Amino acid sequence: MQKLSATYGIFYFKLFILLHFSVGLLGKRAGEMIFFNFCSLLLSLFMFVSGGKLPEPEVNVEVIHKPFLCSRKSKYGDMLLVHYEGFLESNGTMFHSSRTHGDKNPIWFTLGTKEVIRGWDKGLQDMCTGERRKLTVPPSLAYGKEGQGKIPPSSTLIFDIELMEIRNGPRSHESFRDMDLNDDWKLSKLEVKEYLKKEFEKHGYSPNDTHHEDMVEDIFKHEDEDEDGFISVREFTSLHDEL
Ligand SMILES: [Ca+2]
Ligand SMILES: [Ca+2]
Repeated sequence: MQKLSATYGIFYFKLFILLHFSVGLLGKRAGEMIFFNFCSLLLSLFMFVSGGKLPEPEVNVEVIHKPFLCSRKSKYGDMLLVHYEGFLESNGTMFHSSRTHGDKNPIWFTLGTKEVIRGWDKGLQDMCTGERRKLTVPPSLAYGKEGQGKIPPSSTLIFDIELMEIRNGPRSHESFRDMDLNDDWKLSKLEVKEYLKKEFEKHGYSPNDTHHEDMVEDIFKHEDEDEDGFISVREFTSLHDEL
């Protein structure tokens, strides 16, 4: 697990970036959502006119191993650490293995945020730590008609995925509860500063009060939408509305 701390550190920097630029992101996501709604409208119109049903692409999920004990199941917004092997369904060729390729480390990603292919976002929910699944992912939920790198166009992919660890995502209710030291369901500047300090120390950075205060000011500028001096649960989790 030690080797992963660097990756996790990067994740926290991503969190800061997310916090810093959330206003910009929100704008972009709102745009995406409008576009998405427009597409749904077109689709319903099409189905109304044609009277037919478009087949919803599905991921086939097969549980290979389920641990006896399962205290927590993966859900949208969680950070998952997985080892995986990916194969082409057409001829069984393995195109990637996190155990033998690259730095041989498992990978972290946030579930349900399109950080990975849609087939993973759909097929890795409600999963226990230690569980292994085989996913069969149609091209429309993977790399589509174009393909990518070693993956030819229109490929159905098979993944053997083992879930190693689940952590609270940057915008989860659990993260909020961790940061809310006095349990009043809002984050004060002091609580956010304490959180930053702890996270920086955890990843081996020396505490720097002035730097943290600047960051807190910056975070509040973007996150405290109603400017009451606190970040509410709604303000904190608002980026996850589309989940
Ligand atoms: Ca509080
Ligand atoms: Ca507020």
